[in-house]
Amino acid sequence: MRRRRLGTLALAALAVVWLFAAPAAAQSVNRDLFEQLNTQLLYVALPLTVFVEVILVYAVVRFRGNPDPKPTIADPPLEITWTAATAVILLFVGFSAYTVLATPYMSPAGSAAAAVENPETAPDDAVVVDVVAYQFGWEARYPAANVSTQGELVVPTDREVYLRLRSQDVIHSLFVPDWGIKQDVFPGQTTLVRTRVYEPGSYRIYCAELCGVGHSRMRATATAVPDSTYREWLDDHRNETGVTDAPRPANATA
Ligand SMILES: [Cu+2]
Repeated sequence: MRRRRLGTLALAALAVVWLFAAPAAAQSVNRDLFEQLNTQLLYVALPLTVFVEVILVYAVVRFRGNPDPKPTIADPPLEITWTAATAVILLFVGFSAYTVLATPYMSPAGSAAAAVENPETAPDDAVVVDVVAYQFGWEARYPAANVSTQGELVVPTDREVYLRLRSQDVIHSLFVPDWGIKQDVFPGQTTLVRTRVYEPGSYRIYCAELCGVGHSRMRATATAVPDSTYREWLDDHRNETGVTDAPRPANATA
């Protein structure tokens, strides 16, 4: 019994250490925003959880085997306190989430979309890639060099990247977990993803919207390479379609 309790304690301690361990540097600005929000909310949720659990255990132990329990009576000050405290916590959670949601990386529609459509107003360092989803795969088109790739998305690091997503048939969803990106892709409509990737590497792309019998095969690779490598690669393939030799990042993991 004692050993089991020690085991549980050790597990709980491990979980806490794991939660608070410094996360590895985020791979993209979107991922960074998510992780910051998670950490922020964790600092509120964890003390609250401990507080509630301690009271629960105390009540169970302290009032166990009571043959004559007293009914709970009204306590207005206490009720006002916990209602107000809950409201403050919920406001904090809502405000934190909204500040992330309102960033141009999480909500890139509106002015950003218009800017990307118009070459004269597009940000100077912006990279625009058209991503076309279909049953069952992904095609990326790089309008700047009239190049296209199949099952492979190539972007430069440390530049603003805009992905204009379209679908040829049904609803799909572009999911790049390491970049903190998950965006639905619709037929007859363009949705915009905006990001900035920090870390060169190979990342997995999945379709996150059940789209037919080949849905599980709808995977692709997102490759991030330094800007110079990206430009060279584009120049080497000018006006080619279905390019398969995407540049390999030095520290490729996938
Ligand atoms: Cu799909």
